[in-house]
Amino acid sequence: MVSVRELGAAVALTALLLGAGVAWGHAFLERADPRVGSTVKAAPSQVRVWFTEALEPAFSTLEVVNQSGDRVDRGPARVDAASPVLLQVSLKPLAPGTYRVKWRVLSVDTHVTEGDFTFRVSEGR
Ligand SMILES: [Cu+2]
Repeated sequence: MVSVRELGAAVALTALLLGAGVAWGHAFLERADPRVGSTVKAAPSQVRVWFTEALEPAFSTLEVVNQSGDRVDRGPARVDAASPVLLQVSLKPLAPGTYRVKWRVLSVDTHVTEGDFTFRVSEGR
């Protein structure tokens, strides 16, 4: 006979697992090129971000700004036709400095997630 206490623990665990399953269903950043927090020697011509879920192209954006907050991307960002988890945007020529990539995406499960990261272009070539 299962006690009420054990049953309660089982229900709580199930709820936790279901909750975690839903949370993982959202689109979060998986990896990026340039990599999150990295320093690159050569200025990249584009930023590519891979997410954990397929994206809705019409509601998924990627912006890149310099330290003054000026846009340095040649938007709009595009979701890759062959890979719906990949969002990319091309860049203007970047001077050495730190750049912030801001993303806001709608995954196919209709949840919006957003975040940002930086990368740095170093002086040395
Ligand atoms: Cu979701």
